[in-house]
Amino acid sequence: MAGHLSRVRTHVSVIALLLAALAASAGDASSQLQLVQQQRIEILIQDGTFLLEKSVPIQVGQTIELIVRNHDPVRHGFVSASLLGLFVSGEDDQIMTYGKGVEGFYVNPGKTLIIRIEAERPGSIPFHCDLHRHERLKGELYVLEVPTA
Ligand SMILES: [Cu+2]
Repeated sequence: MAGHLSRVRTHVSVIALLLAALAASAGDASSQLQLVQQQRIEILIQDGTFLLEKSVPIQVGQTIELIVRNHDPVRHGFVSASLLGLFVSGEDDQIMTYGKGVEGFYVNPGKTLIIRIEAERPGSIPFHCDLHRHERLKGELYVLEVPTA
């Protein structure tokens, strides 16, 4: 009688442990999802100016997704020598390009360009428009070193 009772208790505790494990993994999944969303940076080009609409700290080893929207009636460039040597991809509604050795992109009037960069090293990524030499058509992104636990 007593032996049967203790076996029941053992089953209950195993189930409780399983539930705890499930809860822990669900928590991990949601924090990873948050991390993926945090790498997006949105840049608006308007009135001949690069405007940082939404930015987050970029950490080494992450993929940065840059959304560049051109609200001007003219074509602008998004150029950075820091892109050379990095694996870069860029796409708009018509073209997708990727690889190393890409220095920049052109964004046509009213178009949106999505640029993805693998942040391999800490440091800054200064960018500018090579079609118009204007102070406001410049910007800089910073890649931070992640303290490893
Ligand atoms: Cu321009």
